[in-house]
Amino acid sequence: MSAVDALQRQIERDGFCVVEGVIPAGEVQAINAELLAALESNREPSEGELAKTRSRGHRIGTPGVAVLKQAINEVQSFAPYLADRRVLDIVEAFFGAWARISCTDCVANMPGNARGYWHADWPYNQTNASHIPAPYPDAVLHLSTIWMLTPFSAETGGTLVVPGSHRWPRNPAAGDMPEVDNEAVYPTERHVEGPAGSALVYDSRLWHAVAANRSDQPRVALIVRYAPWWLNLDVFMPGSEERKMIVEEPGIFGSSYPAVSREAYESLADEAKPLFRHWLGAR
Ligand SMILES: O=C(O)CCC(=O)C(=O)O
Repeated sequence: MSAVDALQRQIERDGFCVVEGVIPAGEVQAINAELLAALESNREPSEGELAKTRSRGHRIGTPGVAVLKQAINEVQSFAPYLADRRVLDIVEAFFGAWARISCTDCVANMPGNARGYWHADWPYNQTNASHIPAPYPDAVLHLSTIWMLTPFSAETGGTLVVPGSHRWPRNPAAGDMPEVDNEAVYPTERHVEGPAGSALVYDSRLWHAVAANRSDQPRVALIVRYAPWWLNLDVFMPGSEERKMIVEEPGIFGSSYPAVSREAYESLADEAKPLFRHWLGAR
């Protein structure tokens, strides 16, 4: 069995896999420093972060986690790795060619950050205005990745996951599973661990949560999601008619990802450009 077949089987069985060494050890520290500097000068005020932790009674953010939205607009040095064959071959094994990236947020979990809530990612998170209503079909429609820019362990707050939960037809994000407290320890939970430079790749249905960082250094990661070309992402685009109709006019929370600026796009490595071309903005 080829390496990519083995990783695909692992995702099918457990809901996730870890690909180590995608960003070389000699590069990852510099990328981390660049992202942390960009995060420091672009991050939203902490009041804003706290206010955004709940929407209509649903938990959607995590106190103590700083976010730089669509980091590719500020930093492009990590882009070639997003197109690394070790990751893209997995994505293409599920979706075929012409996958698209839907998000490149950078998160820094500060020492002592709160634990997050159990959720699946878009389009399965029922707190998001646009979602596939549960029970959703048993098919892989979106792949999420979390790129470890600092080491992930139980101590540093390696992502919490419930192995196998990607095959379940619902998730407890919206508090609509009375048998599951979405803020509590789940009996079969485990931390994802790996050295800096690794990519956690998971079926977006997998139940996961932000873990508390009990170390004295920020735990930094890039959240990158890969969609097949046929999955409609327009609802994420600020100003799109679909976003106005589905998110803004009803006044429901809905994730958004700014367009990739032309300047950032032009400085991307050639192999990364096809992953972002669909999200190219005017400026
Ligand atoms: O940063 C983490 O460990 C988890 C992030 C997360 O929950 C998400 O991207 O949906």
